[in-house]
Amino acid sequence: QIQIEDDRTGLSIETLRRAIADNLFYIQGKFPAIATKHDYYMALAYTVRDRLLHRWLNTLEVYLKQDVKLVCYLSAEYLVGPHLVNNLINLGIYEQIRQAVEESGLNLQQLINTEEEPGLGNGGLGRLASCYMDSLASLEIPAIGYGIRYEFGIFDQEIKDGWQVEITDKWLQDGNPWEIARPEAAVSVKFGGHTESYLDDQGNYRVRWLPEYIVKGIPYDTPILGYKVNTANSMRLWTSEACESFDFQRFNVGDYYGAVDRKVFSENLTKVLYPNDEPIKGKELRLQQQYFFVSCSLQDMIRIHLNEGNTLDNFAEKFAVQLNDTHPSIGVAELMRLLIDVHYYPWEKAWEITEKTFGFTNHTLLPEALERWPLGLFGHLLPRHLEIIYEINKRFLDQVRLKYPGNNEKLSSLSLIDERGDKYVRMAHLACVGSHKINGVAQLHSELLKKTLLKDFYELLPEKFTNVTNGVTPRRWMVVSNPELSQLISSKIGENWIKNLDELRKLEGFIDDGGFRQQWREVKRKVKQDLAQYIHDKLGIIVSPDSLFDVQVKRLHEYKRQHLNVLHIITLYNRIKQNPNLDITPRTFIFGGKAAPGYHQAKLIIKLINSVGDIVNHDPEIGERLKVVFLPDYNVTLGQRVYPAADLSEQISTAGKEASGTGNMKFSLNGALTIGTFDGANIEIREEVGEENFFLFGLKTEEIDQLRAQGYNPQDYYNSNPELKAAIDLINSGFFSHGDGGLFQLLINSLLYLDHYLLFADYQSYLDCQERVSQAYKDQEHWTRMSILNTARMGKFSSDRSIREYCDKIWNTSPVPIQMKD
Ligand code: 26M
Repeated sequence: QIQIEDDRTGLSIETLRRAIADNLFYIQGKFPAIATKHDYYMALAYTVRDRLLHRWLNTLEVYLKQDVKLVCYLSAEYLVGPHLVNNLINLGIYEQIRQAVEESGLNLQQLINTEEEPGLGNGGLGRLASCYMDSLASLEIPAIGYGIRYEFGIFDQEIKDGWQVEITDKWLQDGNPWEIARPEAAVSVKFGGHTESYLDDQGNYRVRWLPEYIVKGIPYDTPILGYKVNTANSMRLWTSEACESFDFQRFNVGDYYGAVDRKVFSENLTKVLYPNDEPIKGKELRLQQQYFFVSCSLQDMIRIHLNEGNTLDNFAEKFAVQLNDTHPSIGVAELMRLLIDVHYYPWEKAWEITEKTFGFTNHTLLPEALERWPLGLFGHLLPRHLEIIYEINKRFLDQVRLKYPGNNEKLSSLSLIDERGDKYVRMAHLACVGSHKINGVAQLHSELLKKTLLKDFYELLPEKFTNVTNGVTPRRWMVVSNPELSQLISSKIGENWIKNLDELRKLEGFIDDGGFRQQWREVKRKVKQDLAQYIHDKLGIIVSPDSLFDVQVKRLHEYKRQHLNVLHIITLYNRIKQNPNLDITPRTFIFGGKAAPGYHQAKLIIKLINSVGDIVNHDPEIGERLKVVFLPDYNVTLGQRVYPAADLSEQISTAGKEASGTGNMKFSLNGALTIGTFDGANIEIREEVGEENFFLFGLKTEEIDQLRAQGYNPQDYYNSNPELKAAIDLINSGFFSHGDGGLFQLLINSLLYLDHYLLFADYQSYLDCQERVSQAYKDQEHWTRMSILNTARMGKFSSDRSIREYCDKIWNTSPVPIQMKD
């Protein structure tokens, strides 16, 4: 019998080759002689998408028919990373496609590198959302990831004269083959105006909201395929558009310019991602974005639910809605509004549904990062929601009064409204009262939440609190990004570790095998060589793959202490200058990360890194011993190159400040050792890998509290530590800034006189620890053992484990396997 493969689903090399040629012709409208790399990328992407669509539609059909419980992840950010290579891996067709592409005379790696990554997030929080989407699909959990389709994502970073320059991220300009618009599922979102009460036919008291304007939300769906399963969930991102009927017909007859103004306004709503990883006070557009995507998403859920013939009575049994930080927490008031004003539920019933529906994940303890909206602004934009929040607050404070009679302190500290000075709506408080579970993102973080930020809530509602330690997906962060190491691992223990990361433990059985350790080192050297090549191509700096690759990549923030790392570099520099024959372990210091455009101190740290690099890299007396590299435009794609090549992972935040960290997990998984503080998930990583395989330094949270209570004076450290003094003085002298001693003054003064993040207090401990790292690296056999053990013991930090915990502790959901029909 002759089998003819379908051009859109077939997987033979010949069929794939033909499909690519076909798409090039019929979708890109090109023939090979005039096709660009990008044309070929698109042709290939559509070829892969066809093979994915099958699974996607099947999945959606099963979800509909079986009326399953859906996890709805609400996140203002997703840092997806490139789709093509991830889909090839998850579909299990990387090898076939590679051959088909090569038979077409092309290079797969080149086409993969052509993809413009969707940078719809700032950093850890957005990347976590994408790791969770991968795990949800891989674990066959029905889920939708709701968010915003920013036209411009996180800016591209260039470095000019050592300074960060921001460039608009035009990720959509060449088209996006991975999304499908669903204009038929558009919804309307109201803003502004006022409310009025009325009595309905039965004489019930009701409220209606008469908005000032209405914006339309159009969903764009992207399939998120699980690893070697048929489940493909959706990421549904909303774009805002003008609502023609409203603007052009009813209100603006004859006022053409006025109507166009409104159209422009509506389209601005989802134009750009705010590039801060903390709230910028009082930006109305940001609140509009948040409310817009949350209202679209909740309306979408309700439509899906009612379409399946349900009433909203069992909404909470069919939807588990997770709030990724407070950004979507307006959802609590919005669901109440929809239930009460639109679907006529009584308050008590609506509240019961709402509280059961939501879960809230907190991602930070930094008080300045807590979202609060000025009451005036809030009430102007969302008058009905403010009324609802007042009512929620009134009922909640009644409960507080019962528990703490006469305690006005408690009332004021728990209230949803901050009334200590200017008045604000406290979004974290809204999220806490409106959710049945509240979780932090690492053990320490969840404990500190209960002791500090949400102490009063914990005392009142202890049963709501739980922890889910973050995780990362081993598909993207190992199989996709480090194929060499993945293959070596699979050759020893098979491929099951990719789905069940705990199986990496089996590597421990090979630890005494010198041949295996040799192979391990060879792989590491090969990926270091690749990164060295990239560094040379991009920056013209020559670095040796035999030096210790000491890496810190993450957003620039004072609490993350990139400048502590710099003080170490300068100290080593000074030591060599004092003793030119000093025998030290050669190191390549690699940095990467973006600073918020308005965060001057962070931008100054980038300049400092580059300035120190300029001197160190060109000093003949230093030679090959120290190199400093700042990689511009750190993003997911670049992360995929960097993590596999690292020997040492810098996780050096001030204890108690980093909620979890997830880069720390990616490094360790790829066999880097960590130098880190007692902070976030570092603590749990150390617990897993063993203290002998982790370089711990610095003050612990309680010690920091004590030190602060005594009165911390950074100058004591400066005056009593000659090496610290020398490093600071050298910066101040203008040595790194062509004699301009003032250039780094703001940074230096903030250290000398304030040092909020205790760099000086941790400096000596950090230096001593780095010396232990250098000594350890000299014994390559032992270092390799530690490296293997780091990888072998990373099982806990799979996002699959995190998602299972969310399913059990918070969402009450279980897998729904998808069978393929032919
Ligand atoms: C808020 C309002 C307006 C504009 C921007 C924001 C905003 C955006 C991102 C606030 C915070 C944002 O992100 C915080 C974040 O990324 N937190 C990190 O979350 C990771 C995942 O849980 C943790 O691993 C990190 O430790 C934590 O810093």
